[in-house]
Amino acid sequence: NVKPFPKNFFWGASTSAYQVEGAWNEDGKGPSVIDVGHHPEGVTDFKVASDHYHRYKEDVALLAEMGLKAYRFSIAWTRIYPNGTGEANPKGIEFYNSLINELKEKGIEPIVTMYHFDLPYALQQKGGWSNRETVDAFENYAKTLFTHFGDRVKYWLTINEQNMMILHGTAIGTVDLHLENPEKELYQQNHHMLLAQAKAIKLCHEMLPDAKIGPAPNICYIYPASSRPEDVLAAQNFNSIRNWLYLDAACFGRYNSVAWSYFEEKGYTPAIQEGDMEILASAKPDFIAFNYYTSMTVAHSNKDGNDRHSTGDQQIVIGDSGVYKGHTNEHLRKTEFGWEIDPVGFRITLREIYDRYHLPLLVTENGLGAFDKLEEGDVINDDYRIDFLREHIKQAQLAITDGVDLIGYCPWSAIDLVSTHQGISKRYGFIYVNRDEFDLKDLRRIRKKSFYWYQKIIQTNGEN
Ligand code: BGP
Repeated sequence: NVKPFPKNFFWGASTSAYQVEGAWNEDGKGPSVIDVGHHPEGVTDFKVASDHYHRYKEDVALLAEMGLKAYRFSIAWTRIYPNGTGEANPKGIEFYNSLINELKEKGIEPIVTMYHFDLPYALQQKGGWSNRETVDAFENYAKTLFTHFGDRVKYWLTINEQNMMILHGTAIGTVDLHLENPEKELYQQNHHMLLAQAKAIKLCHEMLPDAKIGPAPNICYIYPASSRPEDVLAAQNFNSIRNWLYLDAACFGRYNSVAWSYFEEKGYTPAIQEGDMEILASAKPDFIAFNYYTSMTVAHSNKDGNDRHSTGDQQIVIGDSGVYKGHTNEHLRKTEFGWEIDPVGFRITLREIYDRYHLPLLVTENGLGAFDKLEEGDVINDDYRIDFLREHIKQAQLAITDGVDLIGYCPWSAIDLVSTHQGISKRYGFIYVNRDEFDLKDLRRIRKKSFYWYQKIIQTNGEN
């Protein structure tokens, strides 16, 4: 017997500031690493994006019409602190106050990501996350957010996909590194981000005893390419380094042994100052948020220089000599962008996280990037997206039946926005935004077929 979705389940949807807002230099906003970053040829930048900054009222009205119970968005650090620290910008605070009020009026729970890839450029120039001062800057920024928005925001996410920033920082464009041993530096940055996160969690609990806060990594289960023990060992290596490293640090306040021996073996061991481990252990999240798009599969590394492998046309390639080798899973279909589709893997991932950490889970991203076609009469028949989401929702319900405490599901994305490195043509939204990469057209909003489908899912609490 399949259990129903809990009452008060957060049927939501997600965005992030730099991908949706536009207005990149308006009302006192400072530049972030994204604003100054390199954009691949033929792909738009984030200057206008979906122009949500100017159209947020219209957008929130559409989200309310769809029936959303929760909306997960991020605050642009550089709107609040144009230089990352120093003087706060009243206009930035005003914008998010208005957005939050608009959501609350419509009965939509705001779920706020504090930092989604867009580190203030001023901090990057001083070393970014390599510099321990960024930890203090983040804590100060967190304090400002809790002070101004804590009366209305009950759900906070610290850092979006810290693990992707570390593992694929150069592909994502959030880390600018031209160092001899970039991985060592990245794991040092990782350590600082973990400290920043722990400090923010502690502060949140002190300042806002009724609020809940958690990390938001990208987690997907890693399969061994076969039952060969060496393949299983490789999958365990990658699971420990890609997934559990981040959640073990957040939930248990320590590095797992496989990850630590990997650091030692590769010469990536971060410098840990006296008191750091006490800081990590001093704060425990209230829930775990995570993003899930696909599973991954790895094999034993042959150390022959052929370990790195891409399963899609994404710039993200996996493989690490002597640790694991990237592998294509022949049992899975793929999206138009080459991402493997694995709804059952979603259930496996939910079970696995829940049984490791015993905390409520919140899915903060899951979705299908596709080339949508605007047809005559303003119609977008995105049945492929409906199928993708339907299958994942079904598996989420099975995970709930398994006993997983899942509190919400926020697909990516609420509205079309600019993909991290593949532009606006790779669309994820329930709502179409009428623009091309370089032709802004009228930016008008058009409800896709999936909009009406998701509306019904919400109305019926998940009946498919
Ligand atoms: C996640 C990010 C999002 C979003 C999403 C889709 O990693 O948190 O910001 O971009 O992936 O990825 P993409 O835009 O590359 O298709």
